[in-house]
Amino acid sequence: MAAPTLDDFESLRVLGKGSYGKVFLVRHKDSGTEKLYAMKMLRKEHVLNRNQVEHTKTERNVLEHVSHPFIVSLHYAFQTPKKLYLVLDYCPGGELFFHLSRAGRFSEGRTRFYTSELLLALEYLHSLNIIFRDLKPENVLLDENGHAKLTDFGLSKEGICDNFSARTMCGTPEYLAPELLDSKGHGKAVDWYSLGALCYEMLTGLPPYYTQDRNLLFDRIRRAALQYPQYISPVSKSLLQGLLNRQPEARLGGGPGDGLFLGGHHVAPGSLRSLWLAMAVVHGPRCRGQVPPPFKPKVAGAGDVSNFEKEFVDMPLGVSEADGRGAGPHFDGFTYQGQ
Ligand code: ISQ
Repeated sequence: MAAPTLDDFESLRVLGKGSYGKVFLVRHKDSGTEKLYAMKMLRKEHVLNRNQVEHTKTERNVLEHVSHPFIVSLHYAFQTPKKLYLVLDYCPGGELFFHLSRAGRFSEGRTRFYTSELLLALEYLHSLNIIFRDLKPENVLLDENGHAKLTDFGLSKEGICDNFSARTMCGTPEYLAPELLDSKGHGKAVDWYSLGALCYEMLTGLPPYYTQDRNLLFDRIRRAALQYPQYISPVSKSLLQGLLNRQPEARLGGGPGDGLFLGGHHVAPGSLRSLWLAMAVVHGPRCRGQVPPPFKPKVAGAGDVSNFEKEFVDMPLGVSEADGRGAGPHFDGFTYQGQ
């Protein structure tokens, strides 16, 4: 089969945009099946300016090797002189964030469902020695049935810097584990912290320690007492306290064995037991992806983009090579064609 090229895909709509480039809803012209995908376009100039060349190559390799029901799959990858393209599963349910901002907050049951699916995705990545590092509601998409799918392996982050100190960090710090803020070195436990932060936001509508003042936010992540609204149940509270523990070794899921507690291997203490049992239901190998989602996104036909922000879907497509300055380097080995 010939290597995939931009000509193989017809762009239908814009699904997202950032300084990295854009994400398009595309149709594969020759598939005969009218298959739709999300095509992520990254400007080489952006990748170069941020010293992300090696990182981008690694991430593209990661995407090739991961295969999990709750992680977006890579189908094709190719490049033009100025841009890199990744063709991924299209998730018509949109970002979890889109639904959370409409709902305000989610019920405990709905939160538990997404948390459990993401837990499986993170455990799988950890089993391959991959740390996700950037779990936040924008990186969780919903498929047409309402299952969660993790996306964005650092390929399009607005703010990845090598140095995660308060002054140089350019991303959103709300979900970063305290050890990442201080460049102390980190392990898989950073993902359990972020899962806790995401779970907190689903239950309350705001991330932990939320404030618009960046310096205050850093300060709070490092040392403030976290407030739990009255409506948070004792079980949820103890789960959150476990996951948001500032000491990675003492954090739930941290320490030796990473995450094994979540597979029901550990006997969870006291009040957590019922939540673990509920999670184990989603977790059992026979149940993977088979627990019915608590919410089914409204999707009216294959090309429906109503779960994406209007500001993007109404944008002109503009997939030309004309914009931007000169050609960037060739990214060796970037091309990919899945089955
Ligand atoms: C899949 N479907 C919709 C939007 C997306 C954005 C980024 C990556 C994958 C996606």
